[in-house]
Amino acid sequence: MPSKFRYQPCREFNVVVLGAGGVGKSCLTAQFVHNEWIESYDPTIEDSYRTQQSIDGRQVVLEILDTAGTEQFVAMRDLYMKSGQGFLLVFSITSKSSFEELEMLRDDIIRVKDDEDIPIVIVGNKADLEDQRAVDRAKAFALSQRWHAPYYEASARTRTNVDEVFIDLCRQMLRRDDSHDDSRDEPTSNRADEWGAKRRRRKKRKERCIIL
Ligand SMILES: Nc1nc2c(ncn2[C@@H]2O[C@H](COP(=O)(O)OP(=O)(O)OP(=O)(O)O)[C@@H](O)[C@H]2O)c(=O)[nH]1
Ligand SMILES: [Mg+2]
Repeated sequence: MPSKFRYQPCREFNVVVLGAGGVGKSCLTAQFVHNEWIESYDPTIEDSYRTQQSIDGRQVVLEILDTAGTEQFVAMRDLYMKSGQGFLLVFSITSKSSFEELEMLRDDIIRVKDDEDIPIVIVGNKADLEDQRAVDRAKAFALSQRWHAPYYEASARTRTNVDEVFIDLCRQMLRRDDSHDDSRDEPTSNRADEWGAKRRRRKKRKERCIIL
């Protein structure tokens, strides 16, 4: 049966929020899940949140893992990268080193998942601190093009683009899930080889840069 006529159950996805210490991962998550702003800085060990969202008329349950940015807790990384289906890679526009850390995080995701085509959104947080900007928008956009992953500038403080980054990630995870369902529906003899399918999916994605 074509997928559009099929009953669509509520999907559940594991989202992992990654990035250097202090870039605002917990604040972005708290704004998205609870609509609250946290002024103080309390480094995270690991927190998880469960939230139900309606995305384009479809019910989605997100299990969001807010991870630790500081080095002493990174041993758990491989474990949660394995179970993650979508990743927010967060840096602060006021910190060059936090931007540079993203490369290593993505390499780790690809290594652990053994897949280059994982739903990712790049988030340049603290966009309200424009006067302290240390990462050129053009540099972040170049990374977004190279990875074929959307880039958003966001602010947990002003709640700018907070919903948007999570919703974009949800859409990517839903698309990926749907395309896997479709390929499962095809008879085995017609099924394209997995690498070909991955290449086509990658081609279909567009680079996007969403700023304030
Ligand atoms: N101006 C501004 N400050 C922010 C923003 N997001 C977070 N902060 C502040 O930055 C500090 C760190 O924020 P957290 O969300 O705790 O950072 P984190 O990435 O979770 O840090 P770790 O848990 O140590 O990895 C806090 O004092 C926040 O109030 C933002 O968008 N703008
Ligand atoms: Mg935190």
